[in-house]
Order: sequence, then structure tokens, then C-alpha cells
Amino acid sequence: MDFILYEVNGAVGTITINREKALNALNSQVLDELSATLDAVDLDTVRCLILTGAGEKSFVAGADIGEMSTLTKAEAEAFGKKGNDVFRKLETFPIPVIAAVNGFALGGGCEISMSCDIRICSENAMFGQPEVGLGITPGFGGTQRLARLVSPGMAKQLIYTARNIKAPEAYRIGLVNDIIKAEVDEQGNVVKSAKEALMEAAGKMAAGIAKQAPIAVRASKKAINDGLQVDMDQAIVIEEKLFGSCFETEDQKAGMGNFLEKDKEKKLKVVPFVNR
Ligand code: DAK
Repeated sequence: MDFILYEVNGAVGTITINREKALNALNSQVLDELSATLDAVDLDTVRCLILTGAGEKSFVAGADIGEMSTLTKAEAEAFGKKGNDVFRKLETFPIPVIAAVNGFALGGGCEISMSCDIRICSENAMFGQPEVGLGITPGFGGTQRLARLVSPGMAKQLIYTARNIKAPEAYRIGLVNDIIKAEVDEQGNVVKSAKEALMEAAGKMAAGIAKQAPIAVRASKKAINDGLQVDMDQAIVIEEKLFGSCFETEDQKAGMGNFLEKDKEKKLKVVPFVNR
């Protein structure tokens, strides 16, 4: 892989888009490598993923404008589909994915973060959908996911004006769950950069997810994602089925058993990921 790094720490996998010279812009090769990396994740051991961009300056500064600039209509559609397929793979990935957003998350960068379950960002993050300024519409699901995540009115404002927003505004409109600041000592010296603090916070959140019963976490993700696509009557049926699917698993037996035995030590133990 030229542009993707993947490392596993315990039950948490971290995928880094590593094309720092181009601010981690997404070209076809990055998209292909990201797709192959997701296919190779060992779902028996990894329970949560973190997606980030290499360096301090940029998460992902968008789809690669150089590559897109000469596309024909048919090629543009194919490029859009390539991105959409990978983003959808991320969105429907069986385990949760946390986007740790450092610096620029513009166009395709904002869009890939919105395909993740949770977004946390560093204080230097900047989000935006600048596409209309480039003569195109957002093309990797930006028009759809932004409208669902924030509100149709806010999504329209951001997309029509192509205005970039900083971390506090992204937090205010609900685009990110949290903003992580650099750590500074009493003399004002930076002891932990915003990126380091961000990755530490993402790691903690991921580890917190990874220690929960994995079947229940996966089923919860599916219930939320699938339920949001249908009306409430259908949505609660989806939930019922996924709720039912947790029963008779080792996770459910151990999880409830630990509680009923009132054994504090046991209760704190990680429920094993053996179902199955
Ligand atoms: N693509 C390619 N290269 C990029 C890039 C991008 N999106 N963003 C930055 N780079 C490259 C720069 O060209 C530069 O390369 P060199 O000149 O050093 O070779 C290097 O990264 C450093 O960038 P700057 O020198 O510009 O750095 P600055 O700090 O001055 O500025 C910036 C940072 C993020 C403000 C600036 O680079 C910038 O404005 N970048 C473009 C941001 C942007 O407009 N992003 C949205 C891209 S459009 C679709 C499919 C997908 C999409 C749409 C439709 N369909 C098929 C329908 C998605 C579209 C997009 O994402």
C-alpha cells in the first residue's frame, strides 16, 4: 500500500490515509487501497476502527482535483461510484468507525468523515463542502449525508455558499461529537499537540467501545443505520429482530450472568467475543 497505513492495537484498528504531500486528497488509488484495507480487517479480533489522516495539517482535503479535472461525464460518474462504494462500505462496516479529524476535512474529506459512525476533531479542524465553487456538486454522498446529519437547511447553506466552518461551528451544528484541544502546561508550552491529543481521545473512545459486548455493539449499529432508512413501524421491527438476535449468544449469557451473580470482578471482565 502506498497511501494507507493500518495498525492494530488490541481490539482497535487505526486506518491512516497517508498522502500528506497532497493533504491526503482522495485519488483512485487511495480509494482502492482503502477498500482493500477494509476487506482485510480481521473482524474476529478488531472491534472498533479509527480513521484519520496523516500529519497535523489535514484529515482529507477532498477528492483529488487534479485527477477529476480532466474526467469525461462517464468517467466522473465512475469516479463517483468508486468513492460511493468505499464510503458505503465504511458506513455499513460491521463494527463502529470513529473519524478522528485533524485539520482540513473538505469536500470528499467532510464526506468520508460523515460515512463514519462518530466524528471527533482537533481544535484546528475545518469542515466544508467547497464543490459548487469548483463547478460541481458534492459527489461522494455530501448532499445526502450532510442533510441527514445536521439539517436540510444548514446543509443547503453550507453547500450553496461553499463556506468552510471551524471546529466550534461544526460542534454547534452537530457535525462533530467533540473537539479535542492541544495540551498546554502552565507556562503555555504545548505538551501534547492537538493531533496527539485527538488520537489519544479517539483511542480511549474506541477502547471503551471495544470492551462492550461486540455482538450487541454490531447489532446496535445495524439497528440505527437500517432503522433510519425506513418509517418508524418498520424501524421498530428491525430493532426487535436485532434485539432478539443477541439472545442465546455467549455475550448475552455472560453479560447478564455477570450482573446476576453480583460478582464485581466478573462484571468488569470483558465479555468474550465468542458467539457465536
Ligand atoms: N486535490 C488535489 N491536491 C490537493 C487538494 C485536492 N483536493 N488539496 C490540496 N492539494 C495539494 C495542493 O495542490 C498542494 O500540492 P503541491 O502544489 O504542493 O504539489 C498541496 O496539497 C498543499 O496544498 P496547498 O499548497 O494548497 O496548501 P494550503 O495550506 O495553502 O491550502 C487548502 C490548504 C486545503 C485550503 C487548499 O489546498 C485547498 O483549498 N485545497 C482544495 C480543497 C477543496 O476544494 N477540496 C474539495 C475538493 S472537491 C464527484 C466525486 C467527488 C466529489 C465531487 C463530485 N462526482 C464524481 C460527481 C468530491 C469533490 C471534492 O472533494
